[in-house]
Amino acid sequence: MKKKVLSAILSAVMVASLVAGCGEAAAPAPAAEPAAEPAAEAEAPEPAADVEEAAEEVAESEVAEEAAASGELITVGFAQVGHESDWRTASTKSAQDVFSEANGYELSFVDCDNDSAAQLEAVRAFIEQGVDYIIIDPIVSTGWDTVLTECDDAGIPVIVIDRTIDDSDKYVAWVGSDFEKEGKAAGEWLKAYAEKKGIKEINALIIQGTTGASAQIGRTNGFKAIADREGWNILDMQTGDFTEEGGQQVMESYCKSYEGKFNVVVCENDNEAFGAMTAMDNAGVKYGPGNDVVLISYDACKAALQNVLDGKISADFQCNPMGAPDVDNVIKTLASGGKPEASIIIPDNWYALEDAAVDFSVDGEPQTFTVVTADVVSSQLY
Ligand code: GYE
Repeated sequence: MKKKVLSAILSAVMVASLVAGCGEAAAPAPAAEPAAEPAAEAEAPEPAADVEEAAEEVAESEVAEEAAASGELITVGFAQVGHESDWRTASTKSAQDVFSEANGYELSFVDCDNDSAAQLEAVRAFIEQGVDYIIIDPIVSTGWDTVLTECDDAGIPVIVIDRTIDDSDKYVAWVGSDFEKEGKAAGEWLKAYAEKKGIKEINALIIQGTTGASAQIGRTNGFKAIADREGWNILDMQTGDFTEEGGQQVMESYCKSYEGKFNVVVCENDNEAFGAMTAMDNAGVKYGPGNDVVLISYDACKAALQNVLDGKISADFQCNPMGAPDVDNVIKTLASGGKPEASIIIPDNWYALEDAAVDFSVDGEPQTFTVVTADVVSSQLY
């Protein structure tokens, strides 16, 4: 109890110094009610850094406990993209595990079924509901400023997970992967692999993710930057919407239009790659290490790593779907009056069989491959 009062007072001081020192995007709403009462303390001078740090630590570790003890849960609304892929299923499960009642949360979860209008509606419903925090995984990267201004006006901090928002800065933090780096990694790997295998000419077909999603934009731009630099031929780019069905449809049409003309297929996620494999199987196209067509994928979910092991996918560039624990940290930092990092990048791994695990660099930074074995497949968490 004593600790609770101390942490509330220190939080109030920290909120006051934060509000005084930072822009509006960083100013958290007093979600866990700490700031309201002690007005005198709010005027107090900024505490020394070490005191502030210690107070932050105490306060952070207490937040969930206090909420649970007082029966007050932190309410969170999560506007999830949809359920289009294995990656998404893992992301949803991770969020539901982390934002559980046992962890001091009450989660309102909305599956937006890849519909941007539905996603904006979900966010507005969270504002109506008066949740403490809103988490958004933006289906597309633009069209956000109005609704984020509404969140801001309502004093509800927004945390962006996975895909980015590119036309507004009215959110507190973003947690996710570097999609452009993933695309560049695929391109730089292909260059090194082609050299090793004596592949002279690259004729690539790309099956893109959902148009306008930052994961699509980043992966396309990253790969294309290397392709343009190397003078590769990109025969076509069409969206498969990050789904298995979409990947299959696009690949069926590619197999007809570009029969015998392509030697690289890049799928911007694993589920599209599964669909593309079905289409190539049906069309009699041989792919994977040692065959005519190099097949590249992203996400590195368990089922896809099995395909790497089976010699079907040539290389898989990971995107880690377990961002929820980082979002949990952001919320705890905010709830205790601290200032979270504005951008938290989740590191990724690159996967291939031994023979394809060639050395390469991205922007001068040497990369390492995880060589896929049965153990690697079975220990993959999603
Ligand atoms: O690659 C794909 C999913 O936004 C990074 O969305 C995510 C992507 C992921 O549907 O599988």
